[in-house]
Amino acid sequence: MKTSLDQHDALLVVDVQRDFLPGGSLAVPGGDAVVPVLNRYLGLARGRGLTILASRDWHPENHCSFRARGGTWPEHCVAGGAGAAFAPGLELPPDAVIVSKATGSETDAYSAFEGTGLARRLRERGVKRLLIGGLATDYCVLNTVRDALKEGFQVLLLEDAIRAVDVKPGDGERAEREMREAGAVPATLEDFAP
Ligand code: VGL
Ligand code: ZN
Repeated sequence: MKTSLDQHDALLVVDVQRDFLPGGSLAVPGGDAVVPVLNRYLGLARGRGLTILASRDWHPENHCSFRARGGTWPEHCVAGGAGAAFAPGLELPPDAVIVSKATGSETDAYSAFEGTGLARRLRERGVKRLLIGGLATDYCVLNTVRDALKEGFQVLLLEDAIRAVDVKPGDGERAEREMREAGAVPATLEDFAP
């Protein structure tokens, strides 16, 4: 049985930004591989007139998550910089809703729902179910999926369009298991009617 999509569905592309691709400052192994797959999902979503959203990590230069400030990560996704740009070749439509997160210097946010008003914006559009893919499985995808479910949205987790940082081996697999146990339904391109 193929899953059909309707106007209560939206596609959320999480943090597919240059710094998270191979060659970027916080490269996710194989991160570039999600781009062509997400483009297929973007094509499906456009064809059905779905709302398309793209979140982005959008940090000030002195962000608290950066090592220079005692944080965990190398400098990445500085607002307006080259590394914060969406991945080259990612075919976001001009009317995609851009969700910028962790924009203040003193707070980090892995979830696209944190401090962005995203839940309200989705409800205003009548969205009930989110198709979620992007980077990274074990950080921003995980936290976004957790919050989506907590906020009462159904989640289709696009398993062919996510990749993990895997700081510890197995982090990505553990994150996927946690998301499924929390109620996210795994899906791949073959599950959708063309
Ligand atoms: C992310 C680490 C730091 C992510 C963002 O988008 O998964 N990971 N900031
Ligand atoms: Zn970040």
